[in-house]
Amino acid sequence: MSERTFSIIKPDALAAGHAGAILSRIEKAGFRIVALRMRRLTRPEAEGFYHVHRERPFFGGLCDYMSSGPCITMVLERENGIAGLRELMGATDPASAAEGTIRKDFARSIEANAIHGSDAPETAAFEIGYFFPGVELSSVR
Ligand code: FUP
Repeated sequence: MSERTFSIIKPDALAAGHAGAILSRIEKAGFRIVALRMRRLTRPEAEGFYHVHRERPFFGGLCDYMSSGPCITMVLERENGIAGLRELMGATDPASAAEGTIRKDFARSIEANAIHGSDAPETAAFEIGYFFPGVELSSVR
């Protein structure tokens, strides 16, 4: 079944000029771009997006980083889209990411790790609604 997920090409990847290469990998992996917008997150927007991590020691640095420059927010759709994008992204820490993954090839550190992808249907629903209110969670096709 076709499944929608939410993704961000993060500020480090955009600043380094990797946005096109990352989008190309996403499309080659069979994803359809449902919605896309470049924006610079405010710090409160970053805090709201990552609220599940608010008690974690890295939260402040993560929110500073995510609001440090423009990023590209997207809704993507594919068969098994949530798990499929996570596989394409690779592990959170690029040092542990598998060969050929986006994070292995483009991330600079565990914090500046090039790309975000929803980790479960509930998070995809929250994240799509957070950045693209009005975009349906599931495909109508
Ligand atoms: P992921 O789902 O792979 O993006 O990873 P998490 O949800 O565990 O973490 C969300 C973001 O927090 C990561 F993308 C980067 C940041 N983070 C850190 O900066 N330090 C850590 O130790 C763990 C995560």
